[in-house]
Order: sequence, then C-alpha cells, then structure tokens
Amino acid sequence: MKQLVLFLGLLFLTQGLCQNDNNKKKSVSNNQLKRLLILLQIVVEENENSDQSLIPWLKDANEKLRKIHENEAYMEFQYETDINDENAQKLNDAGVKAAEVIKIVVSEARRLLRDNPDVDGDAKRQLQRMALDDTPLDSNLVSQLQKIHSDLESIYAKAVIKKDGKTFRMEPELSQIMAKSRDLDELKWAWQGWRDVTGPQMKNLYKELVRITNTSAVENGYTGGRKETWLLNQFGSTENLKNQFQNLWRELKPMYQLLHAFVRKRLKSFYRNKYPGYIFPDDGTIPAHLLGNMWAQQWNNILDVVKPFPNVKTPDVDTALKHRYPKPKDLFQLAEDFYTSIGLYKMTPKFWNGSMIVRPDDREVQCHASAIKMCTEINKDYLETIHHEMGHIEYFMAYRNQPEVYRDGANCGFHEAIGDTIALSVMTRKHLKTIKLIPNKKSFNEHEMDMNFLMEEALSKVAFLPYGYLIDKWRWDVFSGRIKPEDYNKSWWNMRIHYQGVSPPVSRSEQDFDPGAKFHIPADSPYICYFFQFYETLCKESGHSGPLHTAMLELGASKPWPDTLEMFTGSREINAKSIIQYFRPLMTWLKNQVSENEIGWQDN
Ligand SMILES: *[C@@H]1O[C@H](CO)[C@@H](O)[C@H](O)[C@H]1NC(C)=O
Ligand SMILES: *[C@@H]1O[C@H](CO)[C@@H](O)[C@H](O)[C@H]1NC(C)=O
Ligand SMILES: CC(=O)N[C@H]1CO[C@H](CO)[C@@H](O)[C@@H]1O
Ligand SMILES: [Zn+2]
Repeated sequence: MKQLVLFLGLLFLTQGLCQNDNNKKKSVSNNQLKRLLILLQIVVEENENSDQSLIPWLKDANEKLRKIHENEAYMEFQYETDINDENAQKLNDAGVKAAEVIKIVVSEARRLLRDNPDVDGDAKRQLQRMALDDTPLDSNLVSQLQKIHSDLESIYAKAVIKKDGKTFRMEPELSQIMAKSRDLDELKWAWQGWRDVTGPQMKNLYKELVRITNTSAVENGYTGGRKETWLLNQFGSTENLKNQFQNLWRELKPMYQLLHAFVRKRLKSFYRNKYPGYIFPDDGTIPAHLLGNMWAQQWNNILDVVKPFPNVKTPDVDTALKHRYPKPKDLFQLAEDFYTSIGLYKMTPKFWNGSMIVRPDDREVQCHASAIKMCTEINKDYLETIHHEMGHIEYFMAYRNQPEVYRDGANCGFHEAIGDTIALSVMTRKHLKTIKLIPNKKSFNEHEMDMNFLMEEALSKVAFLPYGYLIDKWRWDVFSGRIKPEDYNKSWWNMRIHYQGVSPPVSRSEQDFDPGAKFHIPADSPYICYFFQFYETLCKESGHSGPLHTAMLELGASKPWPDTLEMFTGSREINAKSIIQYFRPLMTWLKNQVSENEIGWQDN
C-alpha cells in the first residue's frame, strides 16, 4: 500500500501537477526530491527490522486496544452531546473497563521489553508505546479520577451567567460580546462573569487531579511524574524539548512584540476617544478584555480598531457566507470539497449522519468544537474551525491502516497543524475569490488590501503564539511541583503578563482559578500542540502536493516525529522561519508605525 502511494507520489511530483494552483505545471524542486528520498528511506527501513516472533502478540494487543478505544470514544461522544448523569456514569464505567484491559496490555508489554533486551526496530517502538501508561494502579483511584474529569468538564460545559432574566452561555452569547462589544462595562462584566462561574468551582478538583495523576505516574515507574508521561505522550521523548520551545519562542518574540505595540497604541487611542477618563495600564500591558476574545488568545475580532488601512473596506465574508452557504452543513461541504480537491478523503456517510453540527436545544452539550461535534454558526471563524477539525478526521482516515498504537499524529502538533495548514490555503484572498466569498476583481488598492488581510491573519496567528506556549508551560510547572496550589493564580498571571503582555481588568485573588476559564485546563487536554504552525502553504514554494502529503499523514505515529517533520517541512527541528517569512511584509510596515520605545512592557 505504502509503495503504491509512493509511486503515485513520484508520478505526480515528476509531472509537477499541483491541483490547488490552477493546475499550473511546475518542475520538481530539489526540496521535493529530497523529501521523497527521506520518505523512501522510511518505508524501506520499516520492512527490514521487525522482530517476527513478537508479531502475533502485537497484533492481538493492538486489536484489544482498538476495541476499547473505540468504545471509550463512543461513550465520550454520547456524554458530550448529551450531558446527563446517566451518560456520565456510562463514560465512567467505560473508563474503568478500559483501564483494566490497558493495565494487562501495559504490564505484558513491559514484561516483553524486559525479557527481550535485544528487540529493536518497529517491534520495540510498538512495545514502548504500549508500555507508556500512567493509569492509577488502584481501581478505586481510577474511578475517582474519572469522576474528577467528568465533574470538571461538566462545570465548564454548564457554566452560564444570568442577568436580567437572560442566560449567557460561552457559545454563542459571551463569545459574541467579547468579539463585538466595545463597551468597557459590558466587556468587563462578561470577562469577570465567565471566570466567576468556572474557576472557583474547579480549583480543588484540579488540585486533586494533579495530585492523583502525578502519584500514579510515579507508581508506574516514571520518576519524572506526570510531567514526564504528559510529554512522552505528546512527543515520544522528553529530551531537549524545553530548549526547543524556548528557542522557538525567542525567535518569534520580536514579531509578537511589534504586533503588541501597534495594537496597544490603536486600542489606547480608540478607548481614550470613547471614554475620555479611561486610564490604560502604565506597565505597558493590554487589558485582557479588550482584545476581542474571552482569553485574549486571538485578536482578529478587533480588526476594525487596528486595521492598517482603516478606510479600505474589508470584504464582508460573513455576510457573503450567510448568503451563499446558508446552512451549517454547506460549510462542511465546502471544507470537504477542498480536502478532496487536494487528493485527500471524503467524509463518510456516518460522519454526515452521526455528527453534531449545530447545538441541539433539548439537552446540555459540550459546545467546544471537536472533529465530530460543534455548535456551528455561519461565519468566517467557524469556516476556519471546520477546516481545522476536518483536518483531524483526514489524519484519522490516513493512518487508519496502521496498528492501533500508531494511530496518532507524529506528535500532537502535527494533528493541530494539518487543518490549519489547509485553512491557511483556503483563507487566502485568492481562494476566497474562487469560492465567491469576496468579489472576483482586481481593485486599485491591492497593496492596502493585502496588508489589511495579513493583519487579520497576524491577529489570529501571531497573537496566539505566546498563549499557545504558556498554557502548557504553566502546567509543566504545576505537574512538576514548581508551582504550588496556593500560587495557581499568581503564577498564571505572572505568565500571562510575562509572555502575552496582557493584564486582568479587575484584580484577581487566589479564590479565583483563571486557568479554569479555558477549556483545555478542565478537559486536561494538551495545548502546546496548537503552538506548532508550519506555515507551509500547500502547493507554494514549499512544494508538497496531494499524494506526498497523504503519504506523510499515513505514517501516523509510526516514526519518530522529527523524521515526519523533515518530510513535511524539510527540517528536523521545528523552526520559526516560515512563519516569520510569511508575515514579513506586515512586520516591515508595522516597524514604521511604532517607535522603538513603544515596544515591550514591564516584566518582559
Ligand atoms: C443515522 O443515525 C441514526 C441515529 O444516530 C441511526 O439510527 C440511523 O440508522 C443512521 N442512518 C444511517 C443511514 O446510517
Ligand atoms: C510529582 O512527582 C515528582 C516526582 O516524584 C515530584 O518531584 C513532584 O514534586 C510531584 N509534583 C507534585 C505537584 O506533587
Ligand atoms: C494579577 C493579579 O491580580 N494577581 C493576583 C493573584 O493573586 C495574588 C495572591 O496570591 C495577588 O497578590 C495578585 O495580585
Ligand atoms: Zn484541533
């Protein structure tokens, strides 16, 4: 199968056919050839060194794991799309049952590794992945942990603010207020209100979660505790990661600071005009409620305030979407069309029938978007989200023939970056013209429009970088015990100020637990994955085309991630080059808008 894909890849590459680029012929670049060679090596290597004697056992273990994962995923979907006690109980039971099976596979895998010190290659990689586990050894603790997980999730999912007999949920009411309101009181009310109804109720549960998971990681033989298993799960090793991320952030920081300085300048003058007495923080930070998003994680909603060329009209994509694609399903269709156009997979009938794509009104659901459930609204943000989430499904489908232990991204960042890479190609002005969401004519001010467009991208991608970094940085320190529960809030805001340069609009105390206001903390789900941004626009100079892309996805987690990364980007280390390159024209423009002494903030 792999050989076939490879052959097709070669065929397409030598023809230089790039379906996404008006079928324009291109010659094969050195880069493409290099990547193809790496791919060849990977495939050949795989067939050589598998230990035959272990194959039957591995096959059986993979099948067991597949079955329980499938059942657990199904129960989770049932719970998240119909949150009630009965479904919580079922999910809990499934978790306990899964833990029993996993425990057996894990201890067998550990025994096999001990008894066969010479095993290497693929069999070893499979065994090591199977042996990786930090489930508590005591089944009472397993169940207690399950309960903590579902309680945390349910606090987040059910949280609402009430005012004047009206109910405000995160989606869509509060997120719309944060996006659209320019009223200081209203913004502050929503910002504080959301934190009041989430964090404080979670704090003790979270403390327990950290304690139990850390202890059980140690019990399982990981001396580094939960931090070690957490990182092993996402990256397959803990080596050198901290430095890699630190270096990456160092490279990206100047770009972020420039954007921050410009945005602060515009916001300051905007709100001073509107509220003459309003005082902006004098430490150089931006109040976290003014950035168009509940977590100040992406700032694209304040484009109206910070647009480089305010007089150049931004095409109204939201209205065009509502007009041309009136049903949520239409947006999913649009995304599917794009994926199939670059040689990837169609969604299955089960996807179309079984997914939750709008919020049902007869039950509580988890609206936080995932691949097969979201509470879709017709707008550009959701169009991007849909491409992102469908990227996960494409990846799932691509590695479906791998053994169960490999059915995962090369590392968690790959999973997040696939859909984003696609979305980046979709959200270009050129493509938006093709799908008739913006008028298909050349305007006299292309440069200004490009700059505005790039700003919008920067507000969602560049602004996101420090946030994507700090959430897990905070958790690594919490797991390792460097941050104590009594300092949860203090350390959180230290990082928010240090990395993002944003500050709380009202004073916080240790009664608050502001990390809990963000889904991934109560959901206990990794975040650094979103920090990866490859910025390799499909079919541009980076030169990957459909089939090669597919081949990469098919590998799943079967190879160490630097191998797969090299195939995708030509480099073995995550680096910031392509994103910096992508935003260079905007950064050049921004440099002329702010002076040196306007850049940065205290504690930075
Ligand atoms: C669609 O889903 C419903 C329930 O989720 C199921 O009863 C039905 O058989 C499904 N239909 C198809 C065609 O898969
Ligand atoms: C987790 O376990 C490690 C290893 O024993 C320990 O150093 C660390 O302090 C623990 N973390 C917490 C939060 O207790
Ligand atoms: C930014 C902020 O409000 N931080 C507060 C967090 O809580 C500590 C107490 O632990 C306060 O001293 C900080 O002011
Ligand atoms: Zn995702």
